[in-house]
Amino acid sequence: MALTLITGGTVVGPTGRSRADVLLDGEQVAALLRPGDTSLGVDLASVAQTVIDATGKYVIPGAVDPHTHMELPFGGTAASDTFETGTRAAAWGGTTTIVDFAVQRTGERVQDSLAAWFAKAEGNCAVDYGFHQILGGVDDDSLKAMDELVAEGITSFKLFMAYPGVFYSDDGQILRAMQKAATNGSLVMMHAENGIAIDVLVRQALDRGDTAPYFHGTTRPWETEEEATHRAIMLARLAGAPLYVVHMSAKQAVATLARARDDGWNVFGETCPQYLYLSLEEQLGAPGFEGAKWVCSTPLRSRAEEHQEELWRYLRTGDLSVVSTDHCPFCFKEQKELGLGDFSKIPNGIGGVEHRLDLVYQGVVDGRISLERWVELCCTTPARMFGLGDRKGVLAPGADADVVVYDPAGHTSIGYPSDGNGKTHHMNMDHSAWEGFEIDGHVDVVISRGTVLITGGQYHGHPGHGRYLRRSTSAYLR
Ligand code: DUC
Ligand code: ZN
Ligand code: ZN
Ligand code: ZN
Repeated sequence: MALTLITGGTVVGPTGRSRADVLLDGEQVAALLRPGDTSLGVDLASVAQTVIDATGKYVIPGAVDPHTHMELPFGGTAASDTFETGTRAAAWGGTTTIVDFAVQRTGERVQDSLAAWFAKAEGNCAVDYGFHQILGGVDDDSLKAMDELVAEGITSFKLFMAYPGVFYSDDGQILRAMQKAATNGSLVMMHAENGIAIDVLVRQALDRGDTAPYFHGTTRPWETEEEATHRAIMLARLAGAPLYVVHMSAKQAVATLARARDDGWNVFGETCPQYLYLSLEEQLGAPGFEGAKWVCSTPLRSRAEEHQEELWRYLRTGDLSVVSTDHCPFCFKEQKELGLGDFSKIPNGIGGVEHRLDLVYQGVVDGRISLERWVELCCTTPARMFGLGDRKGVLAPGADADVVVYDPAGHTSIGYPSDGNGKTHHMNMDHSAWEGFEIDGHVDVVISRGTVLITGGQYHGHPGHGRYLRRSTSAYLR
């Protein structure tokens, strides 16, 4: 088996950091060794096939993005990254595992929709992948399917309180799915927005002639997120099930979640980089139709600094457990443009699978979170939350040899200058929601199951390297 030795770096995990050399044996981590350790009786640097000098750099587990939407069908189009292009971009950004959402469309059998997702991903992924299942409504068949899927390693199910007529489940359906989750150990992931109220506000805005992208944000105010979050928590409590609320953006919604957690309830929250940095006024309110680039749901918030301060605080306290990307890219030309003259027809989503590790690292640079918390939020907790903790999100003997060497002295310019020249990302998009962002730090080397995917600014991966991950139930169940 090929040996890889990563020398001279500072290994960072969720509970601390230390100077250590990391030995990879084939696809697994073999050992963490104190620098100069001679107890193995061999000079590892001379027997290892690959030696990576990480002096002055951080050595962390490959990052785990538990929320991506490759090829998501939405509003008559589909997310522009395939599993091939999207997982390659993930690799560039140090993400070596994604958990994507298989989508059940109305009238379709859950198992058929999942089979379609397996077919899209198989043989095409640059990094390892698992699936959550989106239930497009709940009935006797889908409840039965939940048990079958858990046995196949799909141990989490996303439900929508938004998008009536598309993905929406009503409260009774949600309660039934949660009751099922309470019995089979799966985790319900909730899109918590009151979609019935939102649809009224959207209709009223359009009737007033408020058709610009900006009004996507004003018609999904924080009250619709807080109310739905509160309702989801109460339904989960009624069912005796744990709950994971996705893409939280409103401080009021997280406060409600935090109160439930203070009361000892088993509920968890996730946020995304867009909610930590971007705002309704500045981005959605950009001149002309430009704001369409930032149309996503939940939306960017008004008076965003107030929300951002609180979201960072909740990332420190632990009331927010995970930062995912909700990667859901659409090109501006022909995709976002479907909503010219009617913001409600703009496909919802921001592409960001490549940038999460950098954007959250900026929180370390800015003194908002610790280095250890960065690793915990981007690597360790997402793996443990979604039943991958024995293999992913940790650097320990026996874990998968997924490693990122991160250079704190490096620099990353994110973006896609609007003149179209000098695209600096690898996602299949004709723009970037992150244009102009400058990061004090850089993903230097990326290793997936012992294979070097990124080094020296070059990509060495290939479609099909990534394998399907059969997931256990969440480590956070009780
Ligand atoms: N939100 C998005 O922004 N895109 C896809 C689905 C969702 O819930
Ligand atoms: Zn959602
Ligand atoms: Zn409430
Ligand atoms: Zn999503």
